[in-house]
Amino acid sequence: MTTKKIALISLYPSEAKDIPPLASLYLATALTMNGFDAKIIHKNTEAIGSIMSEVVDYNPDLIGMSVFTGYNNKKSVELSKSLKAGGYKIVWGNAHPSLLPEQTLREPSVDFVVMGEGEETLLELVKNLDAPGKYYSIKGLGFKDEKDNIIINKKREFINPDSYLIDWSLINIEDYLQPYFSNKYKRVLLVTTSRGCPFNCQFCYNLVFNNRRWRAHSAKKIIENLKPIIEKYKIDALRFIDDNFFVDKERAFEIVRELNVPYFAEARVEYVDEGFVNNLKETKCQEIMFGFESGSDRILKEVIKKGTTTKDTIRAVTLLKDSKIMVSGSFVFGFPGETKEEYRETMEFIIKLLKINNNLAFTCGWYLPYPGAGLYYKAIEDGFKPPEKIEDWDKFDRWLSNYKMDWIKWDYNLPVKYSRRIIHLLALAHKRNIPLLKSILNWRVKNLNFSFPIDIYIFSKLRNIYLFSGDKNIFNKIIRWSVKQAIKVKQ
Ligand code: B12
Ligand code: SF4
Repeated sequence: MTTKKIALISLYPSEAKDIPPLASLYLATALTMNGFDAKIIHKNTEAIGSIMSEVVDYNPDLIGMSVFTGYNNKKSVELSKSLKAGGYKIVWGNAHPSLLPEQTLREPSVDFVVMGEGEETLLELVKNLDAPGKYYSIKGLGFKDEKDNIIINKKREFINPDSYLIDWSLINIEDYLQPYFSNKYKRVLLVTTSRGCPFNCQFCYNLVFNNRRWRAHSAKKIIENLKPIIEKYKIDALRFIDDNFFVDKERAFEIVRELNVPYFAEARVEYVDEGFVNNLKETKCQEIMFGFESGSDRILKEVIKKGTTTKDTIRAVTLLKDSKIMVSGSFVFGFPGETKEEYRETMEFIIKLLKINNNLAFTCGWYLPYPGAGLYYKAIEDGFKPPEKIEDWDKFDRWLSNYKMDWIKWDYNLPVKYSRRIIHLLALAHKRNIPLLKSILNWRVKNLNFSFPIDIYIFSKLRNIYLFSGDKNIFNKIIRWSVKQAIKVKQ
């Protein structure tokens, strides 16, 4: 019997080429540990044309594709169709097919879906690939029977994370070391040490995908796994992208203490107290990111059930103020049931936070109705019509924010167009102390007035000048100096 070969494809947007394909790595590790051959194909969404020839050369028995909800849905369907035309068997995994297995299987080019964690379900599928009768007993699998009926099996129990630790030799790590913190660290690797999250945020995929169960590698195993590659590849910082790295704080701090490299991680605001801040400082934390989500306590409590309050956020931001740790936070607008006044409350809250701590950075986006999570049903009640075909979910792209939000009952067009720019400018105005910019933006937020946005355009252009690596470039230096004089910036 020849060894089965599995190609694992994941597509990334151009700006994310340095993020290692962690899902494919875990899956390839499980397959190779069990004697199968696996090839990771990690390609830019703009370069999917070249995948076909790579697949033909490899000639796999099965092709796995990793798909989220968002803009690569359409590209993934296109790719699936052309691969299918080549006669290959195709399985989709990751969040989107896990949340919408039936809709995914209605796409003729998809033969199987794996729901939830993939290691053991994929292994069983590969072992039984030539025995369709066995498909019915593979937990976590969805497939089509010989009459093309869609069969969705029971969910699989969560695996013990320590059974599968990434075999880093399956990728060229050098390709995934990226600069971070304005080039302060040049060889930064993204890693994950746990899965899921025990909280109940009603907009989050975790509710359905991880059933609110948090599972983690033990500190000992993850240290054993990461320490050798940190040394071998001279990695100078790590970014932990766990959904919730600090659920077990003792475990998290043991990991970062032992690995002893600067790091970035995400946390919840209520975790922050003096002891937590001291531990962050002592373990060389460079940046900590929070889901602030909203400046309205009603939204936090009644709508998204975040389990935190604006008071918790203010406390966290205050306690971290003198720590030299960069604090970033994300806000989400346009939750079903959110009023225009509550949107304004969030914008004003951002100003309040910046007055407390001017070393803050924000990301913000408009609510996306991820299939299955609690608020998805509220969005439907309020007018959202979920796409019926897998490829039509590509509109729901957080960065474009140009999708129709039928669940919002007020005119969101201008806020969608300008909120992100205003927030970034607010952060700049406070960080660089630009009184003119602060006053204009305060006025805009207070009155929710986005008309004649000439100031927004001009300052956004100037913001880019600030971000230039200008010190080395005499031309940029002159512009920066003139701008500072003109608007009286205090450093
Ligand atoms: C890193 C990351 C990215 C990176 C890289 C993603 C990549 N190529 O791996 C970038 C920046 C590109 C990215 C972009 C986006 N992301 Co993202 N991202 C993440 C993040 C933080 C980590 C992903 C990860 O590596 N996890 C660790 C691995 C081990 O877990 P896993 O991915 O779940 O994989 C397991 C299973 O899902 C399954 N599986 C996964 N793939 C496959 C494939 C097969 C064949 C099989 C059988 C099984 C299987 O098995 C794996 C092992 O058990 C997650 C949050 C999180 N902590 O998971 C969000 C997350 C996955 N992203 C999300 C989203 C929505 C996006 C965007 C669509 C955002 C947008 N623009 O709107 C884009 C889409 C990008 C794209 N190309 O499709 C959502 C997904 C929700 C959903 N309903 O789909 C998440 C969960 C964040 C969130 N909380 O909302 N993302
Ligand atoms: S705390 Fe974060 S990861 Fe956990 S459920 Fe809420 S949004 Fe999701």
